[in-house]
Amino acid sequence: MSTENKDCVKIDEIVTQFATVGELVESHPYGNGHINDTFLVVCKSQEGNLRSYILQRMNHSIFKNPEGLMENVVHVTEYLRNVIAAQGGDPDRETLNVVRTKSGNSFYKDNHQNYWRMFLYVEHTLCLEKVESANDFYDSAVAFGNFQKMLAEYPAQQLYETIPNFHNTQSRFQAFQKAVEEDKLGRASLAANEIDFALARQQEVSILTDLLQEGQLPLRVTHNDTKLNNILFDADTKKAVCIIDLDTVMPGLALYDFGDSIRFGASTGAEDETDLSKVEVDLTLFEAFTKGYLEGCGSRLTPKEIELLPMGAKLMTYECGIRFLTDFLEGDSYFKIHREGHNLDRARTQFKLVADMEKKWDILTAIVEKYKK
Ligand code: ADP
Ligand code: GN1
Ligand code: MG
Repeated sequence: MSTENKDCVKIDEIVTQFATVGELVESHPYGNGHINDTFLVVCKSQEGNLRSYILQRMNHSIFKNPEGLMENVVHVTEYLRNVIAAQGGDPDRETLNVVRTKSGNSFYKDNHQNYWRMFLYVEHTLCLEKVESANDFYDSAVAFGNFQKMLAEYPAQQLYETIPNFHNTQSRFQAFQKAVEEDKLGRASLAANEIDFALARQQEVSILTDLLQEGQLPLRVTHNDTKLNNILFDADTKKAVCIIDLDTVMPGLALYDFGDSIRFGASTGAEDETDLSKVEVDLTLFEAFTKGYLEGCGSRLTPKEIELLPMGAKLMTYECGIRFLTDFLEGDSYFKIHREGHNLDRARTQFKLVADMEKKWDILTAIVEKYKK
């Protein structure tokens, strides 16, 4: 079966470029990522065995240097394979595995300037869009903490910065201010309350970057996009198996990884919930993640990092809110949207969470205090 996507790219022609086990038998769009175009493809070997793959068209308007990005992914996954094997794990399952093209490249560039890459599909796993139990979330926290621990000795200077200033909340704020001032599409009046909410917190946007510059927080190799659907769980045991979406693995702060997981996973509502009464920070989930992340990092976090975990959660949530809002004001060119006002809805949930974190600040701090060694 051949699949044509929205730009009339023939998936079967793309698949033949890669060193798969055999002929394509099936393909369809897959997953809920906001950035890349993802397809599940199934191929059949001459002996009749089926093998599934993830095929992705990389978003190269966001990732300006797909070659550099894929170099990172290849180096990081090869490094992780060795660490996982040394720990007695299964490297074919516990990290992404790049499937090369028939000519040995890590990506294929088609005639329409699209960049394609392929990974082994990690079989018998599932991806959660919402936390189903505190235990799953705890497990994801251990896995993200452990991910960072596994990369602790990775030569960070060799990593290409795929999106400069990705979690620099101050520069995100400047981009947001510019979008408000320009108001190109006349949408600012639709988001007046949200804009006021974001502007009122300007004082806080540089807290983490200042501490980093002052040497009070260590730069580490971090994932930077630790939302729950960037981790695969075993379909039977529900144990976290594999961290995926390695496009933003770059030098960063542990607080970015902690914070981004909390903003998505510890919310009682979906990222795009329109009924804001359903959106708040679930304290049980916050606690489960805090416990798991500290365990996963294996005592590597400094007292200052631990103290700032609630601030990491708040600032990552705020930052994501202003990113959604900026994209709404600029015409929805960054995050994929599925309905009118989708990015504004997303910004609203993030700001609702920020307000709730502010309300529950003393409890969040006390939870962190409880798990500090
Ligand atoms: P995006 O950058 O757009 O978020 P992802 O790399 O996160 O793209 O992939 C989108 C979705 O595809 C994931 O949330 C997951 O459901 C699925 N996925 C990606 N890679 C794999 C893989 N190797 N095995 C199984 N599922 C995968
Ligand atoms: C994007 O790629 P995906 O869907 O896992 C975004 C994250 C945001 C997230 C919000 C490269 O993540 O930074 O936090 O959407 N990724 C990029 O859901 O911008
Ligand atoms: Mg993703």
